[in-house]
Amino acid sequence: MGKWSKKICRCLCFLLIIIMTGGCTKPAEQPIEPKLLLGFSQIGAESAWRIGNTRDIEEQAEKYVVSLMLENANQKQENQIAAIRRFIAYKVDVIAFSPIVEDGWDNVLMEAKNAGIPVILVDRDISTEKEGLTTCLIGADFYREGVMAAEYLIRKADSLSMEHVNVVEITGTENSTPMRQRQAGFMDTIANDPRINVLESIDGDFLKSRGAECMRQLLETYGDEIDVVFSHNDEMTLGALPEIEKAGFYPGENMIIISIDGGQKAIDVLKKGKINCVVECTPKLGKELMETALKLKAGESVDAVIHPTEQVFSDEQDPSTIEPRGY
Ligand code: GZL
Repeated sequence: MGKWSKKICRCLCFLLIIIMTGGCTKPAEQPIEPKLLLGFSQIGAESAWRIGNTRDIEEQAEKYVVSLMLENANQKQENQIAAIRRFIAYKVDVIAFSPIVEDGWDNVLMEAKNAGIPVILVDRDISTEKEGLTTCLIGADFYREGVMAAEYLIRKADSLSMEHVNVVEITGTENSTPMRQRQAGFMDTIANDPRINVLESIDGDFLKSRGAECMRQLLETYGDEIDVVFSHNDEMTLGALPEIEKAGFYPGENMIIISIDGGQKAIDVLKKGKINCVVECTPKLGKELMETALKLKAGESVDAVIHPTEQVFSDEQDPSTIEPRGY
């Protein structure tokens, strides 16, 4: 092989290597330094809402380059308290958590305060006499959700010319913020309507299985006296519906069904006419959480309360217009 042909051959081999390696060898990509370390104690995975909330927080942490230590408490307050203590020991920049119930947080939050770690409440609130244990609450206006549920019922009763409206209530986890405030908003709104009477309220703990148990018990006790089921979340509603049908009733027709959360499963059932009203409670709080945590890390002031805007889905509108829910 002549000199020139050897040169051409070497060039062609070099060119082939370049093509196969995608061009000149790049320096190994440097990992991006996280902007902050956030410890988050999540309640559990009791509902589509909770699972959607966790997913959104994880996605937003990645988007905002936040290093997230997320611990699932499996519905136990003691697990949340232990997780917060681990976050303190780990010296995270910010702690966030969704308190399963409102009481019993003073000691551990005082430990976080003494460690100089700011705490953000996500989704739910705490009740305390102490000042300055938390910096911000990012979550729904649950009282307003209860009001919107009751306002729908009043409109529905008017449209059906109902003279008497007997309600059974399946509540969320006792002493949780959504349970306390959804109930208060609902009861305060119906208080001035003499037609509406609440036969009984039972704690369904936001769980599908408990929703079914509660509905069975209420049907055994009240049967066809029940005109309305007001359920504090979609999981319990979806558990209750088969029990209502087994008892020979037609949910959405001869029994008005009002639910809260607005997950895709409940919206699909609303579109079939078996749920009359779903009040939205968005689980997508991750963006506000990351922005608030980054502000705290930077020493900036933050709003004390951040409420997302929420709407009502019901048989008063064309349900086919409802966009996919994403949770
Ligand atoms: C509401 C949230 C509630 C949901 C339930 O923000 O705390 O907890 O309504 C979930 O689905 O279990």
